[in-house]
Amino acid sequence: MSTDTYNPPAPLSAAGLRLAVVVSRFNSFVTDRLREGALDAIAKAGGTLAEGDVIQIPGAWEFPVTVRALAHRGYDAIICLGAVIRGDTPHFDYVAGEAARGIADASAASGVPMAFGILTTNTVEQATDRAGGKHGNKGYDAAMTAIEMALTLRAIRPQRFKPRRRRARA
Ligand code: INI
Repeated sequence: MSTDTYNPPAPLSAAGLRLAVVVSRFNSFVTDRLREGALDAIAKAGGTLAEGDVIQIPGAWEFPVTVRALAHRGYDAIICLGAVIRGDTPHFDYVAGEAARGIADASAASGVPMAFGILTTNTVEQATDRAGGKHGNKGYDAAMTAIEMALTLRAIRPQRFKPRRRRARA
């Protein structure tokens, strides 16, 4: 069953997190709304963005190379926002599939959480419904997910690298 929207376990604080927002311009009538949703979520969670943290790219195909370049720039999480809408040709499948795979690979390889706020829809209406319409704003949800994952990984990582205590020699 889909609950249709992001449901935080507790109020999240983005204070002190470094977040990047990558937005594709293709179908900008949708992606502009997703960006507004993401910026709203970051502000509501007490986060701030510096100049250069919001990056515009041409289309969803360009996500993998962009997030790989960003992965080693010290960001705690990266939020990917785009809209791939099915047309009459198989183009949709290549663009949506490679964007998803490329982002997943980059995230797993780098250890940097990358939220998948890329709509992949059959119709324009399905996209607008999810960009501030009746199914909420998936840009907002993606930003909150990224914040939650940045905090989760921060909490895990120090424990993983704790040096083992040496036994005293007899
Ligand atoms: N890019 C998108 O972000 N959404 C689409 O729906 C889309 N369609 O349908 O073609 C799209 N194509 C452009 C693609 O992402 C690249 O920018 C282009 O192929 C140049 O590399």
